[in-house]
Amino acid sequence: MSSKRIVAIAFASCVLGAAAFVYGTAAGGSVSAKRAAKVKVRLIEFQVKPNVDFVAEGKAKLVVKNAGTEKHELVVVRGDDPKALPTKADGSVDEKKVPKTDQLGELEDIKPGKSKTKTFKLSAGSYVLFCNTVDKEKDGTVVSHFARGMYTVFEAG
Ligand SMILES: [Cu+2]
Repeated sequence: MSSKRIVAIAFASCVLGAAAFVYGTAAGGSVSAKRAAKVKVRLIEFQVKPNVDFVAEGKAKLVVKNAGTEKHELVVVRGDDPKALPTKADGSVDEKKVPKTDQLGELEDIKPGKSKTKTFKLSAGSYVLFCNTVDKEKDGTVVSHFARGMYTVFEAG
């Protein structure tokens, strides 16, 4: 076997290993992992309303329903004070200024009446759940959902 071929095989098995790892993670982790806690979150103008405000640390499956009349989203960041988050001039959270390690993820573009689901891995601590949608009305008015109070604090522990 040529050394070139050995390298090719090693590379291929490496890619397969990585793919299996990614698949395992996307599918909900290892077999030994605990079942994710389910949290229902309702979004309305302009509130984020989870059915519980505390879960055990570990996986939490957020089922987010837009029960309002406008498009919303749900962003999860580590933190205990929504007002301490960095904001832009329009009043929305400047997500780029939130440290990467504090960014847990988000569910974007949830249309009225629709739901989206995502599982987050929450270590013990506080999290801010918020909508960072900014509407630009025809008359030029800018409405930041976050600035209107569309956030809540959620705990894991
Ligand atoms: Cu919103």
